[in-house]
Amino acid sequence: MNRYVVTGGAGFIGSALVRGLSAEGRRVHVIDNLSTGNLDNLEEVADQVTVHEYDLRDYNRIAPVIAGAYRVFHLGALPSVPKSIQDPVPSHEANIDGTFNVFRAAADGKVGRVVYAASSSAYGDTEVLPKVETMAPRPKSPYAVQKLVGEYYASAFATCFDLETVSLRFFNVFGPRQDPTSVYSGVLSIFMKCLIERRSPTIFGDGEQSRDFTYVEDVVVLLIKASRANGVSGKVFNAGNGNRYTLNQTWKLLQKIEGVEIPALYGPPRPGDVRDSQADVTAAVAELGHQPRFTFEQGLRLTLEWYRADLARKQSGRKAGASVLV
Ligand code: UD2
Repeated sequence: MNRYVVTGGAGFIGSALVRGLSAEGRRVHVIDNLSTGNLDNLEEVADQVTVHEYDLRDYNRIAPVIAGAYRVFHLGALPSVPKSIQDPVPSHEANIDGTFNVFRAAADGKVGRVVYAASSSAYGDTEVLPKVETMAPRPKSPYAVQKLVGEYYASAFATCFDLETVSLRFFNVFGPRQDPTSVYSGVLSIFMKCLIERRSPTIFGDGEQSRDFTYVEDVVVLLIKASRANGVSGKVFNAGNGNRYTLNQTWKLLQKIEGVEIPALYGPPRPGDVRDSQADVTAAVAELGHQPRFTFEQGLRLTLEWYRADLARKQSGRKAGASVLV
């Protein structure tokens, strides 16, 4: 009963969590179909991790891994708002069917608690900032709907099947190992790659949209706290930093950090995009002990350093910490 399972554990956030748990001496079982995850992300902790290369849609395979676990962190998903619009079926299946399977397997297998990675996209456009958990959700994209359905399942499983669950709404997480190579990659990973390669990024819209960018290590600490806090089952918490920066401010800050001037290009706004995003973290602070440690600029500097080192490793032919900047 002391087993930890991380779905999506070979991904950017999942692998950071696996490293966090491994640092505590835990043995971790990862379920990941490697569709967006990468085993290189787990290289440093390979001897403490068992990887099950299974798809979350395959209940019969994932159920025995989940059964009897002490804690399950459900981070496996097909992310990206635009991807869910371009090609909604795979993200529906992974994010709704896959999530249902995880909760079902956890309830059947008497798991101690499931911590679910929900998304700030559930809020959609709200008239008031920061966004607080008591606001009515207004999902704008299939991805936002899918992630919200996962929260509803988390609460329903807590109520109806006596399964402890906690949902954390992630707010634009960034940091080392975020893969910048896809058009669906998170904007900061794309900005980092552009900066290092001295190229202009393309900003969709006027660049005045804002995000509560949250450094991955703060999210890892909060995930672990959410897995242990008392009296929080069935609840939803914002897992953000509490600040917000526009894309224009962010690109400017990166140029300042790097000491370069590279004007951004601008393209049409992206369908399904939320305009502004900022977390009210009062509940997470009070009930989970959330305490973000990294300012936005600190996070950007650490991430940039990592991408640069990764590129240098690649160029010198040594094995990289992750397959980025190809
Ligand atoms: C959403 C969620 C986030 C997480 C994520 C997973 C919101 C507010 N946030 O992130 O919590 O669940 O989905 O995928 O819904 N952009 C550019 N140029 C680029 C790439 C992106 O301008 O090359 C813009 C994009 O149009 C958007 C912003 O950058 O306005 C952030 O985009 P993103 O894909 O990094 O994340 P977002 O906000 O869709």
